[in-house]
Amino acid sequence: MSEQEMDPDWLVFHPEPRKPDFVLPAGAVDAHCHVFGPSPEFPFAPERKYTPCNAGKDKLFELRDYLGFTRNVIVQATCHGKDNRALADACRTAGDLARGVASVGADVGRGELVGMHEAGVRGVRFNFVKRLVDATPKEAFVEIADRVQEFDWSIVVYFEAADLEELEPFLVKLPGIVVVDHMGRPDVTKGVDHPDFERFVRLMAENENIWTKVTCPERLTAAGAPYDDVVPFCRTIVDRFEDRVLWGTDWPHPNMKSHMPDDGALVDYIPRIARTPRQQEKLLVSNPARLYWAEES
Ligand code: 0GY
Repeated sequence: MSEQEMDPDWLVFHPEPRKPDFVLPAGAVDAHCHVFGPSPEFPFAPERKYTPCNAGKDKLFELRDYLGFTRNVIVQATCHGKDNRALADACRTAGDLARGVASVGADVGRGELVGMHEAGVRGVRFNFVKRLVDATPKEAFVEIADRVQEFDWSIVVYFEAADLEELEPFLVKLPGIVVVDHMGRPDVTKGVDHPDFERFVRLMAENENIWTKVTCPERLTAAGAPYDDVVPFCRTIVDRFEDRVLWGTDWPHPNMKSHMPDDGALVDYIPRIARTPRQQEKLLVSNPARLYWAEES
């Protein structure tokens, strides 16, 4: 199978991230990262909205070790659609050192779910970001959510802040633990006191099954590195909901067009948003362990 050519305006992941100054606690999990292909082995989906660079499992595991993480949670990226083979293969290779979050349709076979569970998949992702996917009817998501309860999988949701009001009635009815990617993508130029972010904070306050990833300052920033403008948003969430937060690199950083973050610098961002050893331990170790390695406890 031949290689699929990446989009011309795409940036490739940082070739030589620096060694972080922040020493990650033992057992730290990079709880939001992806694998792309490599496309000769795992072709990108025909319905994809972008064609990324190849960024396979070997590179991901190299980065994990280099930065000082112990484990990964690999999240299915939209460029692979509902074909979770690259994800499952990476999880199988890593064994206990990785878990996966897959994308499936309501018509997914039970045997397929069992196979994915055995590979290490522990969640499904529902994507509402219009530039990334064609819309899926909410009824289909409800059906998927019901079907994965048998496996105790959690649900990851990805949406933009402007869509929260419309999505809220659907989100609050989802069963099990629901993890919102990147704090629901706040518009950081509006400030933490803006009603949009207050709505998100309220959503978390009123629903104890809703968690979030305090991730992607490089995506949310308007000011650029070192992402000072995103810090107050992450701090607000970590300070209030320390038992329901996760952190991840987002390597290999899909759709970054203006700049590519240095993954070492991203790790050094962690102590700015989780300011005590207790918060850091929860964010990086015990929260992801509880959610994705539940059988250990
Ligand atoms: C992320 C963010 C993005 C892409 C995807 O699945 C994806 O394609 O998640 C994005 O473009 O904002 O979390 O990786």
